[in-house]
Amino acid sequence: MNGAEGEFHTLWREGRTIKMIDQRKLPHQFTIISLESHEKTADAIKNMICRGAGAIGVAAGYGMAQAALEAENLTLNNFKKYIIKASETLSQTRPTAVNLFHSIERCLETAKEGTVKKRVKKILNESEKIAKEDLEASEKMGSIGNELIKDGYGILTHCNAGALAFLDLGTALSPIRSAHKEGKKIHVYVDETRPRCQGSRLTAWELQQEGIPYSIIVDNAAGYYMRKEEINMVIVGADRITSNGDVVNKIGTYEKAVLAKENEIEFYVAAPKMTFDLNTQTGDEVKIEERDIEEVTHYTGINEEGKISRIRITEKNAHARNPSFDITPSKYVTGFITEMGMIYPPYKENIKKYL
Ligand code: RUB
Repeated sequence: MNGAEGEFHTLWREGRTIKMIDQRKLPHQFTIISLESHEKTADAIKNMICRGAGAIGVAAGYGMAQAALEAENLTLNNFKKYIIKASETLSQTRPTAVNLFHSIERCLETAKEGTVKKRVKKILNESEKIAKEDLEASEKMGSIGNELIKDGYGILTHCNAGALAFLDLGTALSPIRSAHKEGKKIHVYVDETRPRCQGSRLTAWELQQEGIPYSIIVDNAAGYYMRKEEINMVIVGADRITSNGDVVNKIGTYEKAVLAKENEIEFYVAAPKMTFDLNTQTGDEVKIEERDIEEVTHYTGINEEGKISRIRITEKNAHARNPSFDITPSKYVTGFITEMGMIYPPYKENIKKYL
């Protein structure tokens, strides 16, 4: 991404170290964090230093590359044990985005044969391949999705499915970037996306950097703007798409999809091949991450002294629940924007044809 701080990818690998933008601190501070071991990378995924399905997938691949380098002087048997253990550590970070599991699986699969040296090389190559595919997919989704955007459109997006959630450009934000670049006059409605505010903190930050017109709206304002016909289409990303076309994405996506249907507004999901999970039949089979309720009871922002600080907004012992994702049944999805082209219903047949 291109901004005041220069040109950056969300994350990258330098030898045994992974560097990534610390997304917990944006938009208040732009910091790059260095992670010197695969365990530290696993913690960074868990604690959402980097987040978003695509970025999580690339980070997991690089985490496997770190593990391979850490074990490069071990005997073959010990190398195998080390790699399996690392794959388990990385798998136990976040349960919903399937990209994480696909990346780990690809790295394990590629390293099934050969000497330790060969296996290390194969894992390094595979993790770079995952990163390269991520970049290429975002470019293609940008040009394919741009075809759907008309001049003058108001576009709603939820959470952050932008450059920060991918390596660059993003999924849902990539067509928006392309449309803006082409000179189309668009306006992006950015759902705040409580509780972690990936919309108001991250998506708005990305759009601001690139001068794309936007307004942050609270999560319950979308219906209001849809009825006023200020929102003409919705584009979101996804953490997992099951073989029947159900979409698992940030909590609140389902509501937006239902509202869009009621208001006869097209609802698109932009996602690469890596986000489709053909081994899972419906969204109801997917494990939904439940996070700490302090994400609901507390708020983080910047105080008058310019320091990032956290405040409680509820009673001290307030009860809360915090599911991180929800399931949007496929009947609400107008189409999937993928790097292979658009996928339209009937999804059960068509998703299989594309993948
Ligand atoms: C992120 C989220 C994003 C998808 C899409 O949730 O729900 O919409 O991951 O990402 P979180 P991508 O912030 O909890 O990780 O577009 O990169 O596939």
